[in-house]
Amino acid sequence: MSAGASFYITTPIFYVNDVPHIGHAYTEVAADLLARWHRQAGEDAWLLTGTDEHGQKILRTATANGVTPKEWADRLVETAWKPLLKTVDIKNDDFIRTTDERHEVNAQKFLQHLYDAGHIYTGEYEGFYCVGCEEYKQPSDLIEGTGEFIGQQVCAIHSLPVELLHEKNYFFRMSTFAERLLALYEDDPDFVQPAAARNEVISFVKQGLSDLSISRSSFDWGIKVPWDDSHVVYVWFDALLNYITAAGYGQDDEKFSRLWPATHIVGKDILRFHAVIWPAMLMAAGLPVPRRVFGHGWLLVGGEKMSKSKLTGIAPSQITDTFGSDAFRYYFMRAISFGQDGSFSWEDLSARYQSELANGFGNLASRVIAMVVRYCDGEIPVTTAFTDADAAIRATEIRVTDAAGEAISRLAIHEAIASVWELVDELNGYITIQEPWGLAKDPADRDRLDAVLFTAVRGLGTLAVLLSPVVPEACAKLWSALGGEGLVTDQRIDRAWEWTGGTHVSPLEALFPRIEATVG
Ligand code: ME8
Repeated sequence: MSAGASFYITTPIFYVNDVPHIGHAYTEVAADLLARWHRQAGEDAWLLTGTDEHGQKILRTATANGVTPKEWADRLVETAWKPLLKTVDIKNDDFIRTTDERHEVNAQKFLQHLYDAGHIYTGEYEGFYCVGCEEYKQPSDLIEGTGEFIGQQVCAIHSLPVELLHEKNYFFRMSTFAERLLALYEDDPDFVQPAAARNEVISFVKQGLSDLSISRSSFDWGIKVPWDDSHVVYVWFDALLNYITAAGYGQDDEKFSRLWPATHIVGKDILRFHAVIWPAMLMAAGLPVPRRVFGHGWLLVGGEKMSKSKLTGIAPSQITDTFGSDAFRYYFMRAISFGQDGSFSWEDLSARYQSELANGFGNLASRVIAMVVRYCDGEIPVTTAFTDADAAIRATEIRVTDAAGEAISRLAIHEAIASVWELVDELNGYITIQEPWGLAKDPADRDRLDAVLFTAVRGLGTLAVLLSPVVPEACAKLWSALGGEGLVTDQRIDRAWEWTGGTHVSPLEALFPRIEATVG
């Protein structure tokens, strides 16, 4: 395999100070969907996720709970962050923790390399630090506090007071990379996406970059600076390195050259870290920059970014316990344009579940399979006599396969699903017009009935292949009901309409059962 030939995709590594909410699950699902899609397109896809465990934020939470930070991190990883992956059906290839030895040792190697190459110096810094963001803030990042913080300057993201810090630190000469970064954004317009995010990053860098403080000495929960163990590495510098330490940097050159560079999926809140600081770090180390950095929008509740600190967080299981993981995945990937903010509402979720998943897709599958069972004893008819209406379905299968693949290559996940849904809608219309139940009444219409059911079964199989990255559980069930060969995930998604199957269908339980209870 040649260098970087794989499709390596990452989520942010999440802070373990708290449990996940649906915003974190949203990023996980998006990255997982893309990884599954590329895997099914025959690529060497690799999905990395994990947890960010060092720094003051975690230290303070652990201390407040009377345990060591490592004990706290272990507890949260095992009881909350790893279970999240099951809750929303994530098929990750790796899970990295910044307390893993493979990370700590190789992050130190990276740092030492930058130090030896002259990219790091000792300096002093005074500024306002937000522990929530784990970041020094510029005065322009601060707003007037409200409520109990009236009269104080607070972080615009966390609405909490910032702390004035004065420290002697090590600094990374980030300012020297401004021109190279601007050239990168210019030469590779897809490097930062979506376009609005790219423009924001470019104008930020054009204002000039400061050097970056990359160590802290007032506490010790972190990776020790290799040449000075009275300092720990700044938590963001440490965290960003997870993307290469998990890929074998410093210890497995073959793996590293196969995987790196990666596609990073992050929320827009942390885009600058990924689109400015991270490529500058890699340039300093002489390593390739990421393939691209995509900053998705925020899930909003009541018009505000959902967050635990503002008590607007919704646990993913609140949704999946009622609707299931497939519905979670479908809803957030379909209803929100990937890259834009989106408001979550229980009403919208219930309405889409009912009309699109249960009535649109689920019912179509149940009806077609039930008719093959009833009219053909479960044997999938074989026929060669097709009408224009049948050919039109076939053409739609090919068209939406291509359109969805093209949308995925642009990371336009919502567009890909919308394209596939054209086939769901067309097949439903086709069944209504062809009325196989009417054809079944007259033996003279047998050939026509066979052609209609054959066409519908082919279309359903194509849907199972195309929707498998989105709603994997339902598609696995549909695939086995269609008598599909092997696993649906082994079918090539870029040629979905060519799927190969067996000769018989078997009964199918409702893919998206009716939900009786009121939720919310
Ligand atoms: O920032 N809507 O971790 P974090 C959509 N450890 N996505 C949301 C969201 C919302 N309302 N709220 C959170 C960190 N997210 C660092 C990352 S990476 C080297 C280090 C998602 O736990 C989104 O992906 O604060 C966002 O970027 C991330 O959670 C922030 O997670």
